[in-house]
Amino acid sequence: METYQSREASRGPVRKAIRSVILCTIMIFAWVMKPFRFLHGFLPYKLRELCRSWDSKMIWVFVLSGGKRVFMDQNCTMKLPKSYKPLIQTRPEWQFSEEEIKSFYENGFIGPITLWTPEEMEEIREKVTRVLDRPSKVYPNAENQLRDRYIDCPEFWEVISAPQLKERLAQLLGPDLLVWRSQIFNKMPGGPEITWHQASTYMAEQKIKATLEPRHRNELFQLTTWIAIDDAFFENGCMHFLKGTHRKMWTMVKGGNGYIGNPPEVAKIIGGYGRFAKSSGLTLEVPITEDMIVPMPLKSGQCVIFTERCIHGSPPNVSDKRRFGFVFRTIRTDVKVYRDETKHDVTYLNESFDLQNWGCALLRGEDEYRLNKMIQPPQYEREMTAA
Ligand SMILES: O=C(O)CCC(=O)C(=O)O
Ligand SMILES: [Fe+2]
Repeated sequence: METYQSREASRGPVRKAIRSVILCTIMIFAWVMKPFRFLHGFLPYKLRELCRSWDSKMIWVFVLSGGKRVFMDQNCTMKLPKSYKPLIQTRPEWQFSEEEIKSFYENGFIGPITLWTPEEMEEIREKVTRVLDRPSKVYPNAENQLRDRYIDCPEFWEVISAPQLKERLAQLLGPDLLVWRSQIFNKMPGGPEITWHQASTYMAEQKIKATLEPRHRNELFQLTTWIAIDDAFFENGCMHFLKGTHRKMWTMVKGGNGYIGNPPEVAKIIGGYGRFAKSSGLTLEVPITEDMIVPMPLKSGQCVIFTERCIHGSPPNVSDKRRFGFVFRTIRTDVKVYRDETKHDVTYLNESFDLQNWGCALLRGEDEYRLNKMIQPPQYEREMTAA
């Protein structure tokens, strides 16, 4: 006798096929509509954003694979600058050489960079750890209480705005800088890996709409800074990069070996038992070889600066030590963030962030473009002195 489950199982592939046909038809329609910008305003929201954010290559990769292949983020390439001269001049001890900037463009990251001494870190570590006990004033109702704490915690703003850090970011990105995102990555003992990923305009958060809208997508317009609050080493899951992968955006395919890019022989090299293991049934289409993998162990007080387009991830924490990393993301002032959104949905996290208290903070220079909602960086409350 036919059971409910067997009926459902046999219906599964048919439903999936119908879904793919519908999705591909929508994509083709979006491709046809793309050039007719004056008509986009009449389209429903999702279709309008799809026409704006998905380029022809993204659409046709999806359609020709029957919905099985998809770009990891909005398609772009990395244009090399005309010169590797630092974009600002600063104190000699903070100044990058042209060689260092060239290697940043070749690899996609630069580090380790030492920002604070172990003694200075003791105080910083204690201060930022205390923040973990304070609920977020930025997204009080969100499950993720670790996002964007640069907005309500002077402890983090103090770290971010340290001159030895922002003067380095300015050499790569230019003199006028905003912070638009931050995240605490506090990987406790037993904490899982973060699978290989890359991002360009963080379109993957909503799939159809780019979160960041730069004037020229192929230029460098955003940098991520990963700061080691604790020592980060292999066993507690330090950052790893796939050098050189930032020059283009890569695709993922449904199914495959189930590993996010690491064939078992590579998994063995970087850890032995399938680190960066399974993701959501998608396999990253990057031919990973041993020589591409760069582990980035950091001492507390060091950081690595990277373009989020360089594929990165981190293994699980198999040690008994916490791995507290603090990350913030910097843009040039000519980049628009969260256009027309009052709440930002992150579909893969099934989470929605009310943007009422969100804003960019000016890190350095001037904001002549004024494209974004701004906040004043948080300050420590003055201790009341007795009169
Ligand atoms: O902390 C990690 O392991 C991952 C961090 C990351 O992906 C990022 O900062 O973009
Ligand atoms: Fe990342």
